[in-house]
Order: sequence, then structure tokens, then C-alpha cells
Amino acid sequence: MYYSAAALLLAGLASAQVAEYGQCGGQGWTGSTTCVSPYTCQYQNDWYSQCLPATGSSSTTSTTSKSTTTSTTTKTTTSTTTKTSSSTTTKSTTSTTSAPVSTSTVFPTTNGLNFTIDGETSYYAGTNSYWIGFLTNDADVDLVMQHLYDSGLRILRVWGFNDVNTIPSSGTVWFQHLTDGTATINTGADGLERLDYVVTSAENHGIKLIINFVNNWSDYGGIAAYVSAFGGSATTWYTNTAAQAAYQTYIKAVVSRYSSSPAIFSWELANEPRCNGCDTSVLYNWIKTTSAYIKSLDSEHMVCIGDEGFGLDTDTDGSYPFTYGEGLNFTENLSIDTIDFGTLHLYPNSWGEVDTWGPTWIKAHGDACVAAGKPCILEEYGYPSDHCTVEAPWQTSALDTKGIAGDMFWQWGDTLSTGQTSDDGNTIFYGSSDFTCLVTDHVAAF
Ligand SMILES: *[C@@H]1O[C@H](CO)[C@@H](O)[C@H](O)[C@H]1NC(C)=O
Ligand SMILES: *[C@@H]1O[C@H](CO)[C@@H](O)[C@H](O)[C@H]1NC(C)=O
Ligand SMILES: *[C@@H]1O[C@H](CO)[C@@H](O)[C@H](O)[C@H]1NC(C)=O
Ligand SMILES: CC(=O)N[C@H]1CO[C@H](CO)[C@@H](O)[C@@H]1O
Repeated sequence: MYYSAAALLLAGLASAQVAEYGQCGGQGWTGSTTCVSPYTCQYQNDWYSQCLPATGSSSTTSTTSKSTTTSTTTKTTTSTTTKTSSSTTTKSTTSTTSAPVSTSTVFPTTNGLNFTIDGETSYYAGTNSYWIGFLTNDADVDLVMQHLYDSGLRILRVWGFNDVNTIPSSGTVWFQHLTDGTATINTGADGLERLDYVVTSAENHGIKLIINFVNNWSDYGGIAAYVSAFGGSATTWYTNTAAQAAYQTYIKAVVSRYSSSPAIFSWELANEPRCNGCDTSVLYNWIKTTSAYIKSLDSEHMVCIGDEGFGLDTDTDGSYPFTYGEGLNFTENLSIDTIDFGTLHLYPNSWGEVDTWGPTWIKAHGDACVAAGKPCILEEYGYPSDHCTVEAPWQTSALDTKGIAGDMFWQWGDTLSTGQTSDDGNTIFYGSSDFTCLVTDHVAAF
């Protein structure tokens, strides 16, 4: 999913306009086709148009920099220009924080078509919190971890990236600065030390983390932030030598910090990687290379892709998500031996499907996962209304489908020292009636 907190604030102010990254068209769409400024409604496929940043413009206002050496240069890349930079040096500042101390050497693993966590093979439920690594208050992180554990949720997926092209003002968390062909990793107090605390807290609360390394979408930088620094485009990023070198250096920085931690469930290549219109070999090769690289750094922890599950022949109904237009072949990629399990997401309303289509998608993947001999996890799912009525049947389907070994709803909501967390319409708040239905009752069912 790709909502950001800013979108929600804007959405509340201009209800007739679609928020950033929202749907604004497609077959059967009856809602608004106007996006909040400066986003424009862009065709994605016959079923889906989306509010995206106007192409070619990235006029970020300079922020107050905390050091005189901070450059706030803003570059504009166009899709027709490929920037060849002679300087592709990737530098990283020296880490001053040691990796968190491990309390156990037992790492989560697959066990046939199931997962084993702390020695227990079972179906597992979890959730997503893209924002937890960007919090600056340790007590807030601990509160969420405690609530997760108390709820019986064991797996939490977090954003392990926070890429910027311009260093934000002091107090705002960022992990990597990408500009002019260089990448600088922030290992300081407003950098990876925040992710360190998430890992430490997860260790202390028995929670296992899925940590990913880049976003397909431009929230928190993503591929677009690399393109701004290294040239190319969203689709050539996967084969851009300089961009891939920086991406791998970033992966190494994160993996090496937590490679001994039993709180890591899995490393994940990206959030929802797509390569629209590309031959599936582009993503296949990138997945194979990157997953092998991660295994070379850390052979013990699991690795997954983070894709939505697009591109599937098994049980296909021929509709958009089953097709190969986003450059993914689910079955083919799951066969890669350095990928331990499969991931799928479920957003029928964004894909031109009715909500009752959910079990069709889940069953098709379960069958493909059984054929591959690997477990799969429904790692994101959401619907903008009637959460319990719509999503509880998906959970039942996931639980009953062989090959689907866990599910993780999008997204966790809680009340922190700063107030309620981001509500993107899909959020399930701790203690709400939706929470009773989708967490308490679901966990009790297995
Ligand atoms: C995400 O992937 C799709 C498909 O390749 C692409 O159209 C889109 O631009 C990507 N998002 C960003 C922010 O680059
Ligand atoms: C997808 O991958 C499977 C398994 O490798 C293969 O049988 C199928 O032909 C592929 N489909 C396409 C469209 O690439
Ligand atoms: C493992 O998964 C299979 C298929 O989903 C299931 O039938 C079995 O009960 C699971 N085993 C355990 C120990 O959870
Ligand atoms: C094992 C497997 O199916 N590999 C295929 C994955 O995808 C690439 C690109 O389409 C093929 O060349 C491989 O044979």
C-alpha cells in the first residue's frame, strides 16, 4: 500500500478531490477524477487510474539545514534524459552503534508449507506499520510492540528504507540521502538508530519483523529518489548499475546491523516492486541477483520479495491482477532458490475487482505455493469500508487455504504520545470494534 500520512490530512480538507496515490478512474469508477494539487490523474491500466506526482517535476522546497555543508540542490529529471554520472561513489558514515544484543539464536524459518517461530510451527497472523521506524519516542515503539504481543500478532512488517533527495530539518528521521550520483547512509540518532530501536523492542516483546529496502512508490523516497540521483527511470532502475550498487550498499548496511537478531522474520527486497510493461525477466533477474546477494551477507535469515502476487497462470480468471503487465511472474519468481516464501497483497477495489473476489486470489496463490513447495503469506490486505464484513472472509480463506501460512492486515493503528497514528481508511485501530473482529476473533480461530 502506498498511502502517506500527508495524503490523509489533505483528503480531509478536500473531499471532492482524490488524495495522492488514490484511485481516480478506471472501468466502473464512479468517484472523483480530480486529484489534489500537485497530483494528476494518470492512466495505469483499463481498470485503474491513479493520482500520481506530475511527471518531471520534483520541486522540493529547500529545508533549513542543520549543517553548513548540506546541499539542498533540487534536480529535475525527465523521462527522456539518462544522466550518466562519472561519480558513482557510495559512501556511508561509520556506524557508532553496535547491533542489538541477541537473546536467542533461533531464527524464524520455513517448515514445509508452514513457518516456524521460536520452535513453534503454526499459522501466524501479523500486520504492517510503515511508520514505526520513523518514530522518535522509544516509549511509543514499546507501546505498539506490547499491544501486538498482547493481541497474539507475531509478525510486523516495517519500512526499512527512508530515502531523501534533500536532507530534512533536524528531528525528522531519514535513512539515506541520494543526490548527484552519491548515496549517504544516516547511521545517527535520526537515522538507522531509530530502526535499531524497533529491532531491540521487537526482541524484547517476541515480535518478528519483515524489513524491506526500497519502495516502488515515491513515499519515503523509493525508486523515484534513486532515479533523481542516478538517472534512468522507474523501469530501468532494476538494471541501472549505479543505482543497484547504492541499493546493495544500503542493504548491506541494514542487514549487517541485525544479522544476528532473532527478531528478524525476513529480509524483503522491496515494497510492491513492479516493472510496468517490462519482460518478466527484468524483475526475475533482479530478484535472483538481489536475493542471492542478501544470502551472501546473511545465510540464516529468510528472504522474500514483497510483491503483490501479480502474474499467475494457476487458477487464473484472466482479470488484471493475474496478467503479466506489471512485469511479474509469481510462479517463476517463487522458484528462485534464494527466495524462501511467497508474498501476496489484496486490494480488490484498487484492481477493478469486487471484494468477494478475495478468496479467488488467495486460493490461486495457495495452489501455486503448494506447487512450488514453499509457504506464502498474505502480507497486506485492506478495504476502505466495512472492514469486518469484507476482510474477515478473506482471513478465513487464508487460514483454510493450503500453502497460505499467515496473513498480515494493512495497517496497524494505535494511540501514541503524539495522538492517533495515520488513518488511511484501511487502518484497524487497537481496541476498536473492527479490531475485535479482525484481530481478537481471528487469532482465536487458530
Ligand atoms: C511503481 O511501479 C509502476 C509500474 O512500473 C510505475 O508505473 C510507477 O511509476 C512506480 N511508482 C513510482 C513512484 O515510481
Ligand atoms: C510464468 O512462469 C511459469 C513458471 O515458470 C511458466 O510456466 C509460465 O509460462 C510463465 N508465464 C509467462 C506469461 O511468462
Ligand atoms: C502445516 O501446513 C499444512 C498445510 O497448510 C497443515 O495441514 C498442517 O496442519 C500444518 N502443520 C502445522 C504443524 O501447523
Ligand atoms: C525456474 C524458472 O522458471 N525460471 C525462469 C524464470 O524466468 C526467467 C525469465 O522469464 C526464465 O528465463 C527462467 O527460465
